[in-house]
Amino acid sequence: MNIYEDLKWRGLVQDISDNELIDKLNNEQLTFYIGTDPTADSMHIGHYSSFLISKRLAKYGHKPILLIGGATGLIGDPKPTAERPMISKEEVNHNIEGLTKQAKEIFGFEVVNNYDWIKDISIIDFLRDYGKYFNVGYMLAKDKVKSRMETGITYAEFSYMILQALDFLHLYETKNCVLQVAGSDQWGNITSGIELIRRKIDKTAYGMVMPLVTDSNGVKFGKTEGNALWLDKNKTSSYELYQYLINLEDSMIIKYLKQLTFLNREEIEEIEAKHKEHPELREAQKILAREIITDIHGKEEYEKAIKISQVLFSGKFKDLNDEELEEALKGKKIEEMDLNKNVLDILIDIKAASSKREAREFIQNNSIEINGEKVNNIDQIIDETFLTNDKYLIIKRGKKNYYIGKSR
Ligand code: 485
Repeated sequence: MNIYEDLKWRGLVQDISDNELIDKLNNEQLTFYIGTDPTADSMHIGHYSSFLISKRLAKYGHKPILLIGGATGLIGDPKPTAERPMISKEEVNHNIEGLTKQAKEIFGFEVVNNYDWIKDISIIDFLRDYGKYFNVGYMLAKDKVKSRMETGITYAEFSYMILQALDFLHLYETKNCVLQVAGSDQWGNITSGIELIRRKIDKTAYGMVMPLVTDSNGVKFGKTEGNALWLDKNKTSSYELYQYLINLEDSMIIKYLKQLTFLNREEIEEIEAKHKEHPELREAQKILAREIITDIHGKEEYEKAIKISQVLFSGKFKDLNDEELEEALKGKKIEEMDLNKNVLDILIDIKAASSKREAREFIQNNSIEINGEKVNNIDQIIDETFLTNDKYLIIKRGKKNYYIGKSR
């Protein structure tokens, strides 16, 4: 299977600017780029799904450049719905730092910042050297601009496509970068660049966009109710990422394996066959979690995520070290309490039971566990020997309800 067939099979090609690109992808070594704006100090899993294309193309022998939009981030790529709030220059600088470090760590490719070449362009040069190549009719016809005609769009955001176009021209001229890749929402910006390169220096550049990775309801991959899933492990722990991935729906999981891992066709088809027979084992989800977490955070973090998941199942929190324990308890409610009290009072204090009668019932039904051991004596005094890592009292009620206390 050649490169292009592989990309197609994975469902990663939504549009290409010219069929000539197919031959070039299969037979030449191209320099290409993918860009992101510094709207936050970490990428999220949605970015990962797009940026992965750079790793994939690199594996095939093409040369990637990752662009961080230090200049474009100060303007804001128009969203179809509404104007973006302007972010301060300090915040943009802080975000650039985070993203550059992360891009180097996770992807290991050359990183450039468009602020470096855009900052010195004067307004007169901008209009003469680039503005002059853009017909307003052409700009108004772009999807993102069209969709904003009702709600309104400022001149700043309207000009964004020219900035992204001049980046492409700049990278074409300075680094022989002939291809830009991105998610499908970038089609208009990419074609603007191709057009500028053609009109200004009479050369052919190419674009390729992939579909946005979505679930069966069309919701973007990685969007959860509350938070985004960040690639910074201090913002989203490997364990949290693991939980998200192993809970993904069965009907989409094979598509995700194609789009988000480097497993080859035979491997994925084998997983698919097993998954069809025994979806309840969640083997496909587990493999996806292994591949993604190992790629982003490395093998150790992946193993840690598995360990924490097992402990949350077994209740044996003593198997975790302090750092792992903090990670396992992250986001859980922790009640303040006093030690050296009767277990019935403790159950009430940490809100595992609402009355003594209920607390007694739980114990008599054998449904209370501390550190993986049943508590079946209603007169038990809970002292510091029951604490996990000398810090938390972790009580498991039934199969998976945890109540956590910390002594005052
Ligand atoms: O020369 C460029 C300057 C800026 C950009 C690209 C090239 C960033 C681009 N305009 C953008 O907004 N990208 C999004 C972002 O930064 O979050 C997302 C895209 C997505 C995918 C991802 O970046 O919405 O499709 O390309 C990497």
